[in-house]
Amino acid sequence: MTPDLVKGILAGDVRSAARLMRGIEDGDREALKTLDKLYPHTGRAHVVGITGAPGGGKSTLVDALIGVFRQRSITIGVVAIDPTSPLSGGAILGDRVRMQKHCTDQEVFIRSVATRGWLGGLARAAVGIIHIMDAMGKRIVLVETVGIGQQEVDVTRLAHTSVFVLTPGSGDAIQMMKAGILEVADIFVINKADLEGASRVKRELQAMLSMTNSLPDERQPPVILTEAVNGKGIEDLAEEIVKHREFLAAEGGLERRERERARLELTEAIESALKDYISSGIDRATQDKIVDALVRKKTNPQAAASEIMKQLIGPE
Ligand SMILES: Nc1nc2c(ncn2[C@@H]2O[C@H](COP(=O)(O)OP(=O)(O)OP(=O)(O)O)[C@@H](O)[C@H]2O)c(=O)[nH]1
Ligand SMILES: [Mg+2]
Repeated sequence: MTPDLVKGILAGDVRSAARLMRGIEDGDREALKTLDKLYPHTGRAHVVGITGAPGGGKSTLVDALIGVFRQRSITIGVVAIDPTSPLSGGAILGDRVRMQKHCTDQEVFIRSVATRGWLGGLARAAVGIIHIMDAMGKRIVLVETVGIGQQEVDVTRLAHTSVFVLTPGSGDAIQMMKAGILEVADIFVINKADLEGASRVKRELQAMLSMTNSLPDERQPPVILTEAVNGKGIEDLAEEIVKHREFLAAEGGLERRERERARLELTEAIESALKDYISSGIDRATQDKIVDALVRKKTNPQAAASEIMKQLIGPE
């Protein structure tokens, strides 16, 4: 079964890919092994993070970008990450509906993933899904995430190009500055430019950026005005994404980002291997004993954890 799945995915087969993605989301061991087999075939896709506050128009932008890239015959994968799965089934459905006009296009693959908690900043399932799209031969993988906080800074470690979306009159720029996004974003988009105040937000953002990136030869991230609903500014955005990839390729940045991503995945793999090892290493009865001791305040969590680690791995 596994070799077929691998073959299917490498040939770009959507059903094989969807099947493996389901397995990955369920944490199925066989699926994870199949993913390992795909790993050597990954690394060709350009991963673009599209991030910003809820309702800023990210999905509408993604939809419009798909249109532009498809006109250029570029194959596309889209991963919409929803970190708050139980409450926002509606949002996922909304994304599906909004991107539906591409659903009959074989070269576009859209997948929503509900993450159960974040691991090292980004859910493992999401990373797996990006790898699968990459192995399928998607040239560009757009990853939509919601939020303007620390977690979104972590998302940039996974993407080659990080696009942050703001809207006029929302105060997003200040939030982004606080979260350290101004330092890590590659492209800014002020969407809903049809609304009042877009050019003011652009000026303010550019002023903040010129203070943040003080070195004269440092690349200033472009700030683009878009109206995603009206398809305006989308060509410019696509152009900046392509330009950013060329910029990275020219100065060794692509390899640097690959290494950064590999390091992130390694850390996550170590953490999850340790977790598995530890939870398989102490039996239920021992755990219960320790919990009893904690409840009776005979020990504390740190001391109990060190004790367990000593028993499992040996003294430090
Ligand atoms: N006025 C205006 N509305 C827009 C524009 N782009 C998107 N919208 C609207 O903004 C609303 C939210 O759009 P989405 O694309 O779902 O935004 P999102 O950022 O993906 O939302 P979440 O995924 O829920 O965070 C929708 O009603 C869109 O029609 C725009 O350029 N101008
Ligand atoms: Mg959305």
